[in-house]
This record gives sequence, C-alpha cells and structure tokens, in this order.
Amino acid sequence: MYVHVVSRQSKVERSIMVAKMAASIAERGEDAFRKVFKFYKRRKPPPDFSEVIDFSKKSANELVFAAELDHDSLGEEAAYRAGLRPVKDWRAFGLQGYPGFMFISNPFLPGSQQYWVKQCLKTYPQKPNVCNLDMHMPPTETVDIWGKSIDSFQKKGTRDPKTLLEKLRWVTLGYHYNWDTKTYSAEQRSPFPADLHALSRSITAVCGFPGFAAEAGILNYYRSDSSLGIHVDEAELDHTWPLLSFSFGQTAVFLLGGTKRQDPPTAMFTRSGDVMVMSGPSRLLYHAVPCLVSAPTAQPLPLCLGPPPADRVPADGLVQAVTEEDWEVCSRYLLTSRVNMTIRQVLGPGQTFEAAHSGAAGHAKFRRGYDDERSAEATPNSKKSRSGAGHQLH
Ligand SMILES: O=C(O)CCC(=O)C(=O)O
Repeated sequence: MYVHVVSRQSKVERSIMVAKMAASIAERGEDAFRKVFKFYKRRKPPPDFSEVIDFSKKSANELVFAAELDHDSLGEEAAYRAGLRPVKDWRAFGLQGYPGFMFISNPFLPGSQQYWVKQCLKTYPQKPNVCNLDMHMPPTETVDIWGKSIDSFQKKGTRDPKTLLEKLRWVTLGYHYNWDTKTYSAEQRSPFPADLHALSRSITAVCGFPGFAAEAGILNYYRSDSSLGIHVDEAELDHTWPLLSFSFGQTAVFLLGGTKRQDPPTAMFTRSGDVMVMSGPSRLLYHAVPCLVSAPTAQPLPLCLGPPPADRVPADGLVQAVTEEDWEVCSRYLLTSRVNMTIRQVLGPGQTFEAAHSGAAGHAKFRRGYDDERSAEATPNSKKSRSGAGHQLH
C-alpha cells in the first residue's frame, strides 16, 4: 500500500514537473522539440528513459488505447503468406492526442523479420536503388556493397569496422527522394520492390487504407551513435495516404511532436518488428529519432529475430527463409545497429508531377521536405552540401 501511494505521488509530481517545463518552454517561445531531442541524445550521463512509452508492456501508459483494425481486409491465410500473425493477434494501439497515429507491436511471424533485414542489407542497396555512398563514390565501388563487406563480418574476433555496409546510412526506393531539392520527380525513379509493396499494402489495408500504393521508400541505417533530426515528411504530393514505418534490430527512442516545433513531443520505444502508421492529422507531425538504446555488448539479439520454425515458411509466400550464411552477417550487423524502412505513396489517384508543379503555389507547397539535416555518410570527407538538405543520421 505504502509503495503504491509513493509511486502514485511521484507520478503526479513528475507529470506536474513535465507540464511546468513544457509551459515555461512555450512561454519563452523556445523550440520545445529540440530540448527533448537533446535530452534523449545526451550520452553522459545517459538520459532517464522512465517517461518513454513502452508499447511492449501490458499497461504502457494512460495515453495508450487499443486501436481498431479492419480484420476482414487480411484473412488468416493471406496474413500467413505475408509472414504476418493473424490480425486477431495483433497488438495495435492509438495514442491520445495523436489522431491517425497507430503503433503495431511486432505483427511479424517468427522468422519473417530475418527476411526483411536481409532485404535491407543485401538486396535493396543494390542498383538501380540509390544510397548515400553514391554521393561520393564511383558506381563501380558501390555496385556490390554486401559482397564487398561480408568477409569482414564472417571473420571471428576483431574486424574492420568500416565496411561499406557499416558506412551505409540511407537507401531510396521507387521515386528517389532528392535531398537537395527535397522533392520527388518522375525522372528519378526505379521499380519499387514487389515484396515490400505487398507487405505495405497488407498492413495499410488492415489499418483502414485499402488500395495503398507503395511508391517511395527511405531506408535508414542507424549505428549505435546515430540520430535522425527533427523533420516532417511532406514531400509526397498526396498526404491523404499514410506514412508507414518498420523497425528492425536495436531499440530506438522515437519522438512524435505536433505541427509546430514549440509542441513538446511524446517519446516512445520502437523495437524490432514494430510498425508505426502516421495518417490523417498525424501524417504531417514533426518527428525524430534522438538515440538508439543499444543492448549491452555481447547480448544476443531479441528472440523475435530468430529463425522460423521449420514448417512455417510457405514455399510460395512473400517471405523466404534466409540462409545461415546470410543471417550470420545480418545478425552481426544488428548487434549494434537498427534498420528502419519508411514507405510512402507519393501521388494521389490520377495525380501527376507535371500538374502538381504547374502552379507556382503548388510547387512551393510541395518543395518542403525534411527541415533538419541528415548526412550522406559519416566519413570525414563527406560533403554536407550534397546531402545536408534534410535527412541527417549523425
Ligand atoms: O527511423 C525512424 O523510426 C524514423 C524514420 C523517419 O522518420 C524517416 O525516414 O522519415
């Protein structure tokens, strides 16, 4: 009883303190989001994570509620073939104050995450997709990032930490986001991966968006000291479709803010397999990833990244088993890394870039994208000007 009262008191006190802090920041007109971002990015002393919402816990937070899903849009067999649990077993949540935001706690069947991680590390960085390394290396050198890196991962003991795979910071798919102009265009486009399109379509249908077309993807590769700056994803021409985000590997803190930088954000953990959907009023909110909460070294990967049970991979399903050899590389990479895929529909039905850009107002509206920076690559020689227009993984 005593413990209960004390913990309730401290919770109330904490809430008052947070509210006072937010109010004082707002009064002074400071960038409240940046303040919280800096708080979680701090290393020494490490930040207090006690206020971070943890959707993997039964009672995550009083702001969290169960979200409604469209169970009929993905039957059990279709879910199984897509490498997903039956929709009735999904743990999907909304967050008070953020209509249109949904958090799905790892809907993947055991073994499926391995497939998406392997795609992110081995398949999607291949040409014609574009990556940060292309900004300052000749195409001959970035043609086989996986093949040029795996020797080092297969070696036992200490190894070269500067493989191309470890220098990878972003890959773009489909309509390639242009970091300088902060736009997409009809000319800079390659085929969007069919497997990822199918996965995105299944999940968005369950979330109430049937007919979603995955047209652009940004894959982010986080090392243990990476962060992603505060930004809004608004370069897409049609914002009525959701933004879909998948996380694999190490846990990160995700900050979801408001429509203004003065709005203090809500912090939540995003773990391996978690999916976030930003739609409706939440589609254009500021967000950021200040830090990874890396597992202590020599800690095995979470169980959800394990292999599939022998009888669980349908031969003609979306997700194929990953070879032991490939997984050895992927799992070693993930011990200190996180991979995130954000998937977007760029154009509305019947919409074209030409029409959208023909009016001056339209062009100005759609030019804005990320408002913070992401670096192309964390090498001393990387030129900020080539990549500084947005998406910065420090
Ligand atoms: O890594 C994440 O969870 C967020 C990624 C993101 O915000 C983006 O790519 O726009």
